[in-house]
Amino acid sequence: MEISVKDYARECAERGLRGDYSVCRADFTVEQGYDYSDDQQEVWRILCDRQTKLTRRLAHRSYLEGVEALGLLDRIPDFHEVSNKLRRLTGWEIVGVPGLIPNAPFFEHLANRRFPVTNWLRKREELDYIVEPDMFHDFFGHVPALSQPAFADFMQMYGDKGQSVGEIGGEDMFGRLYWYTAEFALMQEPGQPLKAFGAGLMSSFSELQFAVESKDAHRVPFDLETVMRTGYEIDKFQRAYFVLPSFEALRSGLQTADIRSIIKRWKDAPPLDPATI
Ligand code: HBI
Ligand code: FE
Repeated sequence: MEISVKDYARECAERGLRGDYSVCRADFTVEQGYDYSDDQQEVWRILCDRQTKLTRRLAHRSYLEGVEALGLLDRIPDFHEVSNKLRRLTGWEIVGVPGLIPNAPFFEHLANRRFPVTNWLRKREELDYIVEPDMFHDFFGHVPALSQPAFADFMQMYGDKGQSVGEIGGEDMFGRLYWYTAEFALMQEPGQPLKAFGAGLMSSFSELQFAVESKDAHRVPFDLETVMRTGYEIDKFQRAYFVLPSFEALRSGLQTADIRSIIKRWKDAPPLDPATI
């Protein structure tokens, strides 16, 4: 049974989430409401300037090409303007949301090539870390990668397949696939240096350096079933990063996987500890 906006809005208020869910449409979207102050524009520029010093050498080139193509850096992007450019590249568009939304509408948006982006920005005193995804994480972190065709197809397929995992109790396992790819994946193509593209890395000043450059980072080759079995924690550096050989490997991996049987086989087993895989 899908949760209503009203009930979810009350739940979010109780959990102290920041977004204003009282104005959501039934699909949990809201207008961006492009009314940001000069101070907020400056916070955006500070975040972008600081992060691009790292992404230009640690991010996968397809992420950097996405940033170039979409023009995100000099001011807070306008969702409609970026959607018009992104639609021409991979058919994706941006929809505004007040923050995290339930899985069902989230999957529905992805399945229709709509990426939900939070419409509020962290405060100046939250530059280094913020618990909930804000517009900087969602936009600067996630949107550029959606200009990469194979990844764009993966994300659409992820939403499409996600819509049927709930009924077999697979949402947690399926959520791990999103976490270890869209959020924290690394990429090492044959003969190329190790790079990052997951949004959680693109939007984190400290973790991006750790994941790509630290000898203490635990990096393992991407394997879809292992990813779906491996637990994670949201509020510290990841204890495992999965390394992809290509975007195509991710797309075809999801396309060919028998998600339902992986869920049925492992859903009652204890999650794998990322530090020991
Ligand atoms: N909602 N707005 C938003 N953004 C997300 O990234 C998001 C979400 N809801 C659920 C969710 N991610 C994860 O649980 C995915 O694994 C489905
Ligand atoms: Fe995210």
